[in-house]
Amino acid sequence: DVERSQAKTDSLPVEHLPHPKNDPDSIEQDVLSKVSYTIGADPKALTTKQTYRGLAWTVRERLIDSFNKTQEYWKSKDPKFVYYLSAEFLMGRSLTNAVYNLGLEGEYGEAIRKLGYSLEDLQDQEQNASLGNGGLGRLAACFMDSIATTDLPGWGYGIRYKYGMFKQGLDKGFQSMAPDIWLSAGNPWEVYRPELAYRIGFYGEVKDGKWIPAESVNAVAYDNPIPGFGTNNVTNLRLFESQPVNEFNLDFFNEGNFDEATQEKRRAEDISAVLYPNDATDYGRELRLKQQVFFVSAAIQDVIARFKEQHSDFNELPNKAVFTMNDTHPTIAVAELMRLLIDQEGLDWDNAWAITTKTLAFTNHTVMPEALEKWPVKVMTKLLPRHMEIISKIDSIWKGSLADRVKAQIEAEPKAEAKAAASEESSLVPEDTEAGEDPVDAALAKYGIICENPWEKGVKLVNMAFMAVIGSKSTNGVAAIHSDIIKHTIFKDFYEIYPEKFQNKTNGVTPRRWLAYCNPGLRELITKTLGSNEWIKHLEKLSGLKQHAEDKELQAQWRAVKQENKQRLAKYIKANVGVDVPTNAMFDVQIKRIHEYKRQHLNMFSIINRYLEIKAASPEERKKFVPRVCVFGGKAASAYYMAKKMIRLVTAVGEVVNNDQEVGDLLKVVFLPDYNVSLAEVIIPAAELSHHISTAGTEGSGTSNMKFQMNGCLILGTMDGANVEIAQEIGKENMFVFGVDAEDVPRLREERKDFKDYDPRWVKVMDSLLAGQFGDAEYFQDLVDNVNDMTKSNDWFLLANDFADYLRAQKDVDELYKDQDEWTRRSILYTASSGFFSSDRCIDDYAREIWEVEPVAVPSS
Ligand code: GPK
Repeated sequence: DVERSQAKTDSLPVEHLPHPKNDPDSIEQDVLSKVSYTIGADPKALTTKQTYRGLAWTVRERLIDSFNKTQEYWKSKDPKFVYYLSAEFLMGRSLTNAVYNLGLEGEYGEAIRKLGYSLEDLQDQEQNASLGNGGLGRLAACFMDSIATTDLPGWGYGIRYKYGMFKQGLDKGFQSMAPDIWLSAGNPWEVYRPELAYRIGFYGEVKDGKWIPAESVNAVAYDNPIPGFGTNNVTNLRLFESQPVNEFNLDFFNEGNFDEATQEKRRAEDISAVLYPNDATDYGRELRLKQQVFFVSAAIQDVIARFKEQHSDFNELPNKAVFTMNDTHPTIAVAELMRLLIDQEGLDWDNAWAITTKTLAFTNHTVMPEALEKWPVKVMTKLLPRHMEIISKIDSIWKGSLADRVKAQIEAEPKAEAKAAASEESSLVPEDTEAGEDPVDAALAKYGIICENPWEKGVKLVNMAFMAVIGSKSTNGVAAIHSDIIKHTIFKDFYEIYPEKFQNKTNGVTPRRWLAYCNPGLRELITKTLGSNEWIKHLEKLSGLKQHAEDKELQAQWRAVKQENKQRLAKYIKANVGVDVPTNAMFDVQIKRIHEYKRQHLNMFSIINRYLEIKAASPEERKKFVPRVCVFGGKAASAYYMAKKMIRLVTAVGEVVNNDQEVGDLLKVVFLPDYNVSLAEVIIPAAELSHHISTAGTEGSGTSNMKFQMNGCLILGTMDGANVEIAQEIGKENMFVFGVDAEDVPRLREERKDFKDYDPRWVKVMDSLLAGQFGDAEYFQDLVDNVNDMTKSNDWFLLANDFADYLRAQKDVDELYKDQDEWTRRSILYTASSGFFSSDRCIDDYAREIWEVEPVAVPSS
């Protein structure tokens, strides 16, 4: 479909096209010109929104200028590229980030001042690009920033959802949801490429080895230029929109059958319409699978088309391209690349398989079973019949080799019974194999790509994660403890057979957005203290702050910055939820998706306990309490019943506590609705204590923990995810650590039924909820039962178990806060020890150890 005819430009002065000029006067001129000719507004009577839009178009032009140069330069060098396949990119806003990364902060600042605004005023006009749910999507966005900054030839590929993550509101304290119409004012940060369209097929049948789809759509590209910091490189996030092959059927229209006339268009547009707002939960919808194959197929077709412009031998593909599959969502790539190589390019199976398994890499982000996608064979066969054939063949080859290995292992230990062999650490036979069950069958049932649904007899499923492990060159987890756990649990047999495939890549976050830009006060103070701003690109240089951590002068300035940030947040809270919060109180924050495993309710139970203790105290005793402002934010998946109750728990307790005269400023509890990237940019710099309290072994990594650490916010956490490595960097004694270790969790879960060790404070908290002290006792009944009544549930996430130790850690927090010098020393130490958690480090690890991609920096012209 790609248009290839060419205009006659040979005799035209294309080399001498004027590039945008970056002095403040030229920028100002440009803004006025864009406002007039692109926005169509009157420059003599401009609204703030129009000014933002005009300004954004001038930034866009500068981005595209460098973008064109980068892509041209890369094409001439033909390096190996990494392609980041992700169903989610949680980009947030672009304006400030682009201006700062382009190094034009001063020039733009001056130009905007003349118009009577600051960059920050105008930035508030921008809608967030919320094309992601949470950590996984934001990680992809941080990676794009680091890929650009470290000069790696790398693009992102995803879906241009028309509607992003839903807008969350509060309706009488309950979560309400509305569509996120983020494109309503246009989007200056993308370049539409109608000439780049790929055909994507669905349904139909396979005849003589050839797939004839019954339905097709066009995947049309939008390029989103991604500027690096301190480099000329501007890379690309290419997002696809689904468009109909035929706009509408004129015959139906003329018959007056309007629904039928536009049916194809609606079906096509549905594919890229809405981001599924479920985080780490089951989807099970055909449309979701359509979305996945839609963007993955478009991306691979696009890469193959570019590859073929410069190469003819497909054995070269692994030297020119590597695709990273961001969790299971893009893993249909295994079958799709095989299909394209065999059916379209004419390679044989073995050759195609060798190329595929050298060109794909897989990252796992969680062990939560709900998130490891399994598609019913029935759905897959109907929607993607050719892919299903390929998957069946991959599965049968894999099962054959697994069976051989299990048999060989049993023969090598002839005396060992299957059952005894199963208890060996290194056995391929699953531990839960029943007596009398054939060990080969047990292994195949557990680790086959195609397997039976354990909840529905006779229903077969395709395990996408297993296919990804088999079909790619490497599998990695996202923090040391998580990468270790997956080797011994969900991917055990794969690890036994292919140990060399398994790696760890501890997550990181971009220090540009998450420190330098969202916390200008701290940025200036760090730069002044270190004598240079090199740390923004080389975050390990923050360690230079360590030697100043005890400097009283620095400590005072450090606190002053925090105080300013707290005031900014207090204002936001007042404006958005109407609560006055004291800025001399400790700002205590938990912001993340609402999940039982993340245990926001554990935090709430401790807050209720604090409230009950304040109430029970005498006026004299009350003076000893450290005042706290507890801030929550996060969205609940619409079908996640318990998560929605957890939100209501926060608001219900807030309503009581915030209006209790006896408590006054000692405790405030607020839930800030519509948590997103820009709200995080306001909350994180203001936080003094943050909660990362998942049950050990459940959080893949966590990434907000790193953002809080960078901003000098102390951490109260469990030994889970990246908390473990953060504790190593800052020294465990400097973190508030509590709770059971991951290795004890399985045993404790087994023992739950007999749990009797309820802390008396826990009992009081449960009683207060059930007695209706915070309203509607009935509504909270099952939330309480879930953690408290072993006849009804089993407290799977071990809240009752960790509660006493959690309160102990909370006491340590209060004690330390009374010593502001020591608290500030630690705060400085946190920032100073955060260098490892830069996404630049993380990307560099991926580039060297998985992708084998090297930087190609565009020279200054
Ligand atoms: C993991 F599986 C998933 C998912 O569907 N969504 C998501 O945000 C998160 N994640 C993990 O829960 C975090 O621990 C991790 O830091 C993040 O992915 C990035 O790796």
